[in-house]
Amino acid sequence: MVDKLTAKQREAALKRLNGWVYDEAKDAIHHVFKFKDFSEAFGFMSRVALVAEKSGHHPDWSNSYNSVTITLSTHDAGGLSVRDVELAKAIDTILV
Ligand code: HBI
Repeated sequence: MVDKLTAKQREAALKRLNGWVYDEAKDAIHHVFKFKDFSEAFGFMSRVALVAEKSGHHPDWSNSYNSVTITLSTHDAGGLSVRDVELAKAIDTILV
């Protein structure tokens, strides 16, 4: 089990992420990623899927053509945890 982040921990973590937005109602972070076309978007999703499966933590996401919307929260904790921050960082790294 993992604890939800406190407001202070969340604010510090968000500063180190790239363009992730906090949604208070969901206690989650989200990011809309845009690509050249579907192939690029799906390639990105494949890479995220491998990281997610390896770490045992998974995104809530949707794809529409060249756009991928990713929402991260920890279902087991009922909100944002360090696991979401780690996955967000790994996703940011995929894009570098
Ligand atoms: N992914 N986002 C998210 N939140 C979880 O709580 C979660 C998960 N992936 C796997 C997972 N939990 C499992 O560890 C447990 O449900 C067993």
